[in-house]
Amino acid sequence: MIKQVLNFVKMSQKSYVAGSAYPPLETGVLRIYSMRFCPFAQRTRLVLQHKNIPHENVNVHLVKKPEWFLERNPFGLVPTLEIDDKVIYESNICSQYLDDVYPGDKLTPSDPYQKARDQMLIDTFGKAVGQFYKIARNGEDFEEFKKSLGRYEEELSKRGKYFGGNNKPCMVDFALWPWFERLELLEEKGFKLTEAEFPNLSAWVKTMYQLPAVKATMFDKESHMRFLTSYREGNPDYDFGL
Ligand SMILES: N[C@@H](CCC(=O)N[C@@H](CS)C(=O)NCC(=O)O)C(=O)O
Repeated sequence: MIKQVLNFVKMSQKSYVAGSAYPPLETGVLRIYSMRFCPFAQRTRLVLQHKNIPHENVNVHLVKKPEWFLERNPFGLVPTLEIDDKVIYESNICSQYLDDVYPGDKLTPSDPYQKARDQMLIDTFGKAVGQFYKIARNGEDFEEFKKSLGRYEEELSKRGKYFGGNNKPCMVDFALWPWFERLELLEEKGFKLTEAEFPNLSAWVKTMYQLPAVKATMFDKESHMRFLTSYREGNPDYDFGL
């Protein structure tokens, strides 16, 4: 345990690039390959933080990807998890693996129907994510996006403070959160989540900001904007602020 914590401290946050040497992974140590501004990786990092799972973080440059990263995940996407001879990728699958394997707060209901309902909310959020990026690019489709968010607004009104109920967050909260943290970026395109239209989601956003896992993984609006601008200019600054 102490060894793992020391390892975590020792790892640099700077992204590894093509041509770099593979950072050796010790037996039994869980590693996440990530990119600091990636919302998909943040999903899994939120679960790691919330469940207090010892791990080390290796950031990779997503334009100049290290060869050893592509050997582990041929799709070259973050998040990717590695432990011993196991490699897992796709954010929702990584998060579910962590919830299944590690002790601590269970984020997935044991009742099959409730579990299916939660998975439906997570999977179909992909549509809202697509609409989010469309607005970020050209500022259209507010109505479609609002319609998508409306489903979550209504669901929260039945569930309570969190999607996990009144007492604690669940996997749905963590799978959706990264795009709500970035919602302010759409204000430059004229989109704003208002309390009048989305009272439950607005309250949920405030509640989520109080969670230690969110505090540990979040960036402020300005940092997100700086990264987005560098991305739009074709030269993403993965190491911004380091
Ligand atoms: N469906 C994947 C999407 C992950 C994803 O698109 N990650 C981006 C960074 S935000 C990435 O790795 N991009 C590298 C690339 O597209 O080559 C997941 O849920 O994990």
